[in-house]
Amino acid sequence: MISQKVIDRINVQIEREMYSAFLYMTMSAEMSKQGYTGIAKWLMVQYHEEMFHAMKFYKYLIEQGAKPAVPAIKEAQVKSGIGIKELFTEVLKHEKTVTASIRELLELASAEKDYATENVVRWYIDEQVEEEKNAEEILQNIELLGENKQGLFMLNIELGKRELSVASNFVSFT
Ligand code: OFO
Repeated sequence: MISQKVIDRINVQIEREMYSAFLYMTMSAEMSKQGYTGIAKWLMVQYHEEMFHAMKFYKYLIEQGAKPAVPAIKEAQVKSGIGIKELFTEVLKHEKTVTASIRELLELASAEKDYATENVVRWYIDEQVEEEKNAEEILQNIELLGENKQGLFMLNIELGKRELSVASNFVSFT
């Protein structure tokens, strides 16, 4: 049986995942404005990934007979005119905070001997390894390219090839 403490903490995590989604959407809008359409697409795919993360927890609470809270999301801010190196530094920094938050949730589930929640949260632990790795790799590429405009142009095209790998239809999550 899932405890109220765990339900409340999962609701907090739903809010954090949705905030991540809106942060990446805001970043995507900024990149579109700057003409980095490939990076904007990469970030919009990330928006969907984050909504999936939120909805996966939402679905889990429904399955557990709990009622998920629908959170108010605070406005995500991205500096106007931000450079791509700074932007992906922000992405990596943000993902590290999400990793810490997921670990905290795992520790709670473990302390509560809530093995079902532990299993679900472990999926997110793996996912965070991937999320940090993606941001780190892009950042490394940006650093390698430096002021190489042609290289940055190609990187923008490359990142625009990212496709959605998760289910974005949440109607079945009911
Ligand atoms: Fe949900 O992983 Fe990023 O924030």
